[in-house]
Amino acid sequence: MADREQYRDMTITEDGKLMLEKASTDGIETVWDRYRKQLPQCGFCELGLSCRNCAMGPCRIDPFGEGPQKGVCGADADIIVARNLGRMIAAGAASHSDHGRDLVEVLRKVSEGNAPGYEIRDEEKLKKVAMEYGVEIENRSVEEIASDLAYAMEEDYGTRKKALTLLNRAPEKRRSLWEKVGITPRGIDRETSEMMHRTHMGVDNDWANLLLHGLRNALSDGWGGSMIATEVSDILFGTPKPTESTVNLGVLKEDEVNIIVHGHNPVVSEMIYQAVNDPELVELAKKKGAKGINLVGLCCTGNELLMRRGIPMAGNHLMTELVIVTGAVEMILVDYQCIMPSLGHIGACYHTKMVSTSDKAKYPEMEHREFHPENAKELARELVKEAVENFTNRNPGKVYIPVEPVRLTSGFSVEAIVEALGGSLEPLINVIKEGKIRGIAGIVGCNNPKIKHDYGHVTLTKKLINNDILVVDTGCAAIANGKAGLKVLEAVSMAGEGLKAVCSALKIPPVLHVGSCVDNVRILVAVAAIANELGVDMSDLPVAGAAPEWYSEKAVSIGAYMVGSGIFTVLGPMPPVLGSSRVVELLTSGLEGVVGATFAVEPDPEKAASLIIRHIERKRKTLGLS
Ligand code: SF4
Ligand code: MSK
Repeated sequence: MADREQYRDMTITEDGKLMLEKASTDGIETVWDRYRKQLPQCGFCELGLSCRNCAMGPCRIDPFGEGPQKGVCGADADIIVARNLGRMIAAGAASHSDHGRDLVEVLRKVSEGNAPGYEIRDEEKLKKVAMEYGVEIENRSVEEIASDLAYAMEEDYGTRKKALTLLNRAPEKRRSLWEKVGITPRGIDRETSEMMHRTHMGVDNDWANLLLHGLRNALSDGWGGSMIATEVSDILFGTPKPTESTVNLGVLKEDEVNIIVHGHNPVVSEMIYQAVNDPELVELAKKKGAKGINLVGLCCTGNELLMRRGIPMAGNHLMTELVIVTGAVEMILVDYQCIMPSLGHIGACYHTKMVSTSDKAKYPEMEHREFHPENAKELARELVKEAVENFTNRNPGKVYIPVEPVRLTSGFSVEAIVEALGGSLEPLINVIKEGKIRGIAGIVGCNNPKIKHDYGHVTLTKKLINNDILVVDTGCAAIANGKAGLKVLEAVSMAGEGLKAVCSALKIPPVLHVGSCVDNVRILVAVAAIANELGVDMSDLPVAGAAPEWYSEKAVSIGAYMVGSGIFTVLGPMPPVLGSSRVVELLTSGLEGVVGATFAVEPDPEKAASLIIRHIERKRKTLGLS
């Protein structure tokens, strides 16, 4: 267990530090403790130089040139590094895209009348997206349109198409470039499946060819699976609008039943949201001695509810164990992705009931209660009732809610940003042209115990807004910035003069929360729309991306689809590629000549900010802007 001194180096957050102390007192092992026990981590794996793709291995390449330079099959360092990276992209793309598929399934069931409790909340968006898919909307019921749209989206997953439908949102120049390079994504599942095929022993042994397919695979996520996930979530649950809420562990309430939803897919959490507002259950909570039922979120399921319903947010990835340590949580319901397998055990050390809900995601020491569109409404009510009944098992002596919550504004979908701008993107383009806003940066991704918790996100964001760069953020980065007080109007005091003037006039914060991990596609859509408006390619714009504390394979896919779409992207932690100088060279400079953008790796957020500022100024100059 860590000692008090060490907490300072683990996180910049007050609630994190205080809960780490309590975890230590309570004898709870955390992700930081386990990370330390793993040190030193395997050097071959860190460099991407180990392979276990077949039973002739496992193999590794000696980076010092003295030991083996080829695996048993003859694969060299370049091939092994490229194959490993390709498989990371495939896993990330599969995760986002399977999440999207689950939503399409709910859409289909709603159209058939087989999903009680779910409905089409945004008919306008349903019709808009349906038209993009060539679905007839005139004189047809919402159900008929939804049914045809679900079918058309399912076709995007398969092999019947030459190109994904939503690629049409990208500028013509970008689509031609993808076609020329041969990376136009055809089917969402097809590209992932092909990546697994290519990386099997004895298939694609040209490292550069493999990496190009990696871009195509990632584009099938960004312009396919993730984009479908975001659009269908908006159709079913409503397109987000600016909404006020609060963030950090202070959102838990000592005198209420606390229920937490964690994971990524809003299908379960939206039903829980309905159930906690059921007057009968609220009455039951009062009978049990609580003042009410308090629903809060974690990670991206939390982001989905925060964006649409203003539900408070307890924390991001590295806070998910510590929230249980408060001793104030009656139930945590998880769906999938980024849910540490340690959570069930920690829940068992307190009175917290831990419940898994997806047939594809079971966890140790959690009770499995499977949700389907058909039973979701009923099961949600049942589980909220059980959470309420669990309130009497809470041990007040173990409860510790360490801080007061921080205010934030969320809900900046592209539609909401356009509305805030008065109906079009033109005012934003104008202030970029005038130089009041120098450019836009998307700060996205996770936490990673290798980086001081939230330090990367917050330091980078502060430096960028101070240099008049508008920040849009998602996922765990967005939660970090919310906790740091960067998502309220008052945060303009930290912005440069130009950005401050624009945000004050529009009454928006300098850091706009655009959603969850899949909602990174809102950044793609906005950048594509600006490029279309100006008649340029996405890579011509003063725009950049960053994932300062990424850990997940999904983040690798996101980074690759950003770069594949022409957006320069800076990573904090080093991906496992240093074992091949050729792969590193292609990713950090060679891709400029292929897709007009590259990766950079810079763990120091101050230096990462300098890279982004330099990039944005270079793009402005090329566009002839001041
Ligand atoms: Fe070794 Fe080649 Fe098999 Fe990988 S694919 S484990 S390098 S033999
Ligand atoms: S939850 S993928 S830790 S952002 Fe989307 Fe956070 Fe990264 Fe998971």
